[in-house]
Amino acid sequence: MQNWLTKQVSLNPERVALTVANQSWTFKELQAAVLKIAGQLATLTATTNQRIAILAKNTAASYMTIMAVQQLGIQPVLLNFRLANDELHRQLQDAGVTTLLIDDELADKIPNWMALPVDMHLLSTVQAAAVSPIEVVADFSDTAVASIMYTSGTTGNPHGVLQTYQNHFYSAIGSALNLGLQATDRWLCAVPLFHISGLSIMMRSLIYGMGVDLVARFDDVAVTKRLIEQPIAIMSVVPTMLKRLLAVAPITGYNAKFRCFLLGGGPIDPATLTQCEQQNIAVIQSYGMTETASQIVALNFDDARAKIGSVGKPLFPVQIRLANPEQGIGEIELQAPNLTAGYLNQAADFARKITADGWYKTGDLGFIDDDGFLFIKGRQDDMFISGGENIFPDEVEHAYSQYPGIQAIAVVGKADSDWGMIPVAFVISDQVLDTQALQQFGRMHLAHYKVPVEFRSIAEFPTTASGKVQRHKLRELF
Ligand code: S0N
Ligand code: AMP
Ligand code: MG
Ligand code: MG
Repeated sequence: MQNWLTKQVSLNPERVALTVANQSWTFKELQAAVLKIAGQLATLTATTNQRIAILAKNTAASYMTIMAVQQLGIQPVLLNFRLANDELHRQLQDAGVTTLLIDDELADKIPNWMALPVDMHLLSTVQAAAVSPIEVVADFSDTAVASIMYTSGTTGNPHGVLQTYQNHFYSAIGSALNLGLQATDRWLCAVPLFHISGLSIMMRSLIYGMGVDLVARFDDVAVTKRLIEQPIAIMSVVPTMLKRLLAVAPITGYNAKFRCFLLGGGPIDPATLTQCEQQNIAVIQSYGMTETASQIVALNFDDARAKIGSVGKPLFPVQIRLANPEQGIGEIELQAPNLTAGYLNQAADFARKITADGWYKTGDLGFIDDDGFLFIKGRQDDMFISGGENIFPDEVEHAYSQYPGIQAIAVVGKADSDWGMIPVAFVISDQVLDTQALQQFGRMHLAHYKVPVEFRSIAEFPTTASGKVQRHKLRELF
């Protein structure tokens, strides 16, 4: 296909493509701004780079910079700014990037990375650089990598998920065939661009010719004001966002064009969904992952009420099945053109997730009712989600393995009304636990959302016959 930005400018040059606060850019203006940044990047770094890393909030500068990198045919590696330096370091190293672009708002995060041969530039430095002549990619080839995002795994080592243009295209089409599309649609993006929840909105904008209302910081009151005053049709939310928005929702509803919240990224409690229904707030539940370039299963408007609690049916390009169901519940497996091309440098880890007959194993457990609707029934492993961010117990436990005086540690998720789940640690130690010191240590090595909020002393762990800690038995202690 032709470069999507070039194409969109030829189709809809005067349509609003991006709004940030009071400022808007048409597709033509966006292209001009993006190509200027691409030319400035060419002054600061080699355009022969295969990848460039970006550490940023949802600002106009970062939105345009991601696009600029793509226009140069370079793969943007999108970094989660909530991660600790150790974690970011591992991702940069794995991606083999030599250039890192940093949002000015995150300048204080610049750590001592000098051990890595990485050139760092603030986005303001990029935007002040001279503009060099560039060659914009003519085509967005199906197999070309459009973006890379890291996810953790049970072993704790990060996997760079390769999202191709084909992946984004089918993801966007599957979503539009379900949610509908109008020329005037605007989509509010308060979910991070470094997650597929956010980046998929940018890619849909390029494919649909749709306007994006970009919000840098999620603030429930400010976002609500925007949903009332601006002609926004859809907003993507994780459960924590929806709960906060519900608490300040206007009785008179949002603007007349508002269609729904697209909910995803983690489990939601049925009570919140019921409350949304009672308050006449349309919520479309969905299920997806970084590896599938956003939702693969979603409810539609007709069934959303009757099938409350379900995540819906597989979208048009997607097939799912359950592996070896016991009492109807089995691991969700899928086939879809939006399934990632694989993990960067970790082909074997990806291959382990593909069945002999070519289906991707999600690690999620599901149940499919007689009408074909999927219900998520937990995980096969002990991963849990806080505010839309995945937490792998192994990773947290590993970080604490060097902590003096700890014989053993096991981390589990505990239900929390705001975040969904929060991490709690059970610790075997002959010393009195100093929670403050333990948390301080955790915050140096892990994203803050992964640091246990509680450390409980325990004499011994429940284990299987083979000695494996039974985390589910620890969860029963809550
Ligand atoms: C929920 C958010 C907005 C909360 O962040 P907030 O309130 O802005 O926090 P800060 O002001 O930055 O910090 C305040 C304190 O809160 C801590 N904190 C921040 N986030 C978390 C968290 N998640 N859990 C626990 N604590 C958190 C900070 O650390 C700080 O404390 P101190 O000072 O001690 O450090 C924010 O977390 C957020 O934006 N979450 C959303 C992330 C997300 O988008 N996840 C989705 C990932 N999955 C996918 O993308 C696949 C599914 C998908 O594609 C999708 C998902 C949703 C909707 C649509 C789709 C789709 O299919 O299109
Ligand atoms: P990520 O790796 O951040 O892309 O997160 C994807 C994971 O989030 C999925 O594998 C599920 O475990 C979880 N998830 C996404 N949507 C839902 C949902 N609607 N209900 C329950 N879990 C979900
Ligand atoms: Mg994952
Ligand atoms: Mg906040």
